Amino acid sequence: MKRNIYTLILWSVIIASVAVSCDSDDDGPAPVENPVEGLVKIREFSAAGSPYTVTLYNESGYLQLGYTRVYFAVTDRDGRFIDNAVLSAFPEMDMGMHKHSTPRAEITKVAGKALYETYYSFLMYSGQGNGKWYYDLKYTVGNVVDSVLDAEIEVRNVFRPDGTTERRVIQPLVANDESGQTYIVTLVEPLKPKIGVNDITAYIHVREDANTFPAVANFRLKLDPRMPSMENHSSPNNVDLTWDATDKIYRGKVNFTMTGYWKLNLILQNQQGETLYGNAVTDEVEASSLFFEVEF
Ligand SMILES: [Cu+2]
Repeated sequence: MKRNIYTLILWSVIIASVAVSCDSDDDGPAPVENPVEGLVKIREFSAAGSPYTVTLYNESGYLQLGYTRVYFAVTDRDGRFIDNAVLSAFPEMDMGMHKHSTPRAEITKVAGKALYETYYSFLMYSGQGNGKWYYDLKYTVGNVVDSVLDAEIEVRNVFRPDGTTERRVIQPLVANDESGQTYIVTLVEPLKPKIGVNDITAYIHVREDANTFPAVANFRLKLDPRMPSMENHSSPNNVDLTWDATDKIYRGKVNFTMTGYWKLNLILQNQQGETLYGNAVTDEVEASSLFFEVEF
């Protein structure tokens, strides 16, 4: 009996030391957390014969008109997440006689995660003007360069809570100055509006050609939120949207004093403070020609 106990202790010591040495010999990285936890898959892209698959995700599981943030995960055949990939993509809408892309950013790595991200400001939804969206995706991992071309993607329209009335979340406009430039203003936040002061953010892009829409810096969006159903009342303590050079976005504050339908009237001003588009709301003029809609 006693001898068996000694044997057992001996084996325990051996097993423990093997386990320890296995640990210390393993120079590989610690197991990483799942980088796509909490995200919903939109679709996969994989070039024929490629050892890698790129999967597109975001919070909702779909692309939509206006602002859509997206994430990309790159996996190998064993499902391991690749953290040194380089991705680029080109969305294009085919409208028969005419093709165009949409305002967007480069695809960049998310710090500390095997995940990549960008956003799109989709100018149109799938089916609008009989158009269809296609996506070209190029991905590089080490020496492997693969691409997927002309993958059809679906971009959904955006509705008010009734599910049928369109909600304005993006507005292309032609500046009322001699430049005649086309700008695209995109509402980003509030993504989850609440009663009280909300962060409001927006992008402004300028159209250089059908495929090129750089972000515009140092403009201003004057903000006047109104409730048309309640004598067009406004709210106190709103803050105009100004350029945040770090995040390359326009930031302000919008105060929703109650739930319901709000029209966010805006005036677009250039670096010199000259009005390029939009108008003040008055007793006679119920809305600006530049506005977004929020309802909650
Ligand atoms: Cu289009």
